[in-house]
Amino acid sequence: MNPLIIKKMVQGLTAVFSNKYVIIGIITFVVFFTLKGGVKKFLKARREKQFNEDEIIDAHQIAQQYRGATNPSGNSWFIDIDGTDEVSIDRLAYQTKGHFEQISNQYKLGFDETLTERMRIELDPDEFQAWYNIIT
Ligand SMILES: [Ca+2]
Repeated sequence: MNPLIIKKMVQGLTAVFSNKYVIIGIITFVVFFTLKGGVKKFLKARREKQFNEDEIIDAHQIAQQYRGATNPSGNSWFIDIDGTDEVSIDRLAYQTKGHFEQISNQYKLGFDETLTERMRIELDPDEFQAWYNIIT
């Protein structure tokens, strides 16, 4: 290319890029897209956090419902003699499927015994097997 043409082009570009409106436009453009990416990431992270919290709340709630079904009197001293709400346990089994570990952890945290132990005590062997088949 002719050096004179190159020189003209450089001068032209220098003129364009030293125009404050062009510079403001470029900065606005860059800031906008940087922020847009940041905002998207922020929203995504918040959604995921919310999702995880919902899961924990559900597991906690289901663990509480297991306790209610195995301890209908509400008095933990009577848990072994106050009977069992098998209908509720059957319903809970379907909600437990795929979340057993979380629910079992929540149950252990809340009641200092494992959910499986409690189910063995409350259910007869056939019922226990049926419950186990649903959750796994
Ligand atoms: Ca009981």
